[in-house]
Amino acid sequence: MKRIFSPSIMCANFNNLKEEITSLDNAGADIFHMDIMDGEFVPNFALSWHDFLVVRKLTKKSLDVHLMVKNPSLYLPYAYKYGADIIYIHYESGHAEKYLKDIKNNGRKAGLVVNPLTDLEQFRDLLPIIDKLLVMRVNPGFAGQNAIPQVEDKIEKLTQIKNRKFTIALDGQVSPEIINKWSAKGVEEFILGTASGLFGKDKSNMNYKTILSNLQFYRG
Ligand code: S6P
Ligand code: MG
Repeated sequence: MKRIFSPSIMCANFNNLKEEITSLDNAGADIFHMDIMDGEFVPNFALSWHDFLVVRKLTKKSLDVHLMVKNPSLYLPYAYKYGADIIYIHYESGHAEKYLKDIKNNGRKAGLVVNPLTDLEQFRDLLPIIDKLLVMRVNPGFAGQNAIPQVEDKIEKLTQIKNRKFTIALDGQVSPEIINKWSAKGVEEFILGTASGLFGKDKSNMNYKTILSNLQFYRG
């Protein structure tokens, strides 16, 4: 099964954003992952709507928005207006069912995100109405963190769900080994930040095409 790769744009080099997006697009990136934070739900800020619009104009590929915010209703109108294809809201923001239905009614793919320690039984009822489930392997807010080990059990249970209609995506310390392990068990999509080697100071001199191709075929 082809692995779906979504580069996390908050990890890109903003000194040369145009070149970054064009190279990733040409290298075969599938979806551009756009992290939006409010400084309250998580103690950080990442991309702005301005950044979103810049990226939106540079590629025809899908853009997702990962809303790490206390009040998604303040952000959803902009995600619709500016052309987000996939919108993720956090289970932990509350009122998830209402927001997921609103996203669907606005013609976008509805994504639910769950924090590492949120148990499957808390959100199982929402699975029939979502298009995508984004499983955080780290607490949201920062790149370059270590994964929380308890999350592996939850991913295992999710991959065992029969006749699953939603895509599973992983975010946070998604290394080549993690991609290999979970792709073999049916996880479809991977958010690529620093741990994948796509971005960051450990990045090799390889170009994006080579890195994405190596990650696609990595079996180590
Ligand atoms: C941060 C955000 C993520 C990060 C990504 C970074 O919470 O939601 O999308 O950008 O996790 O990846 P890495 O490999 O540095 O952990
Ligand atoms: Mg994210």
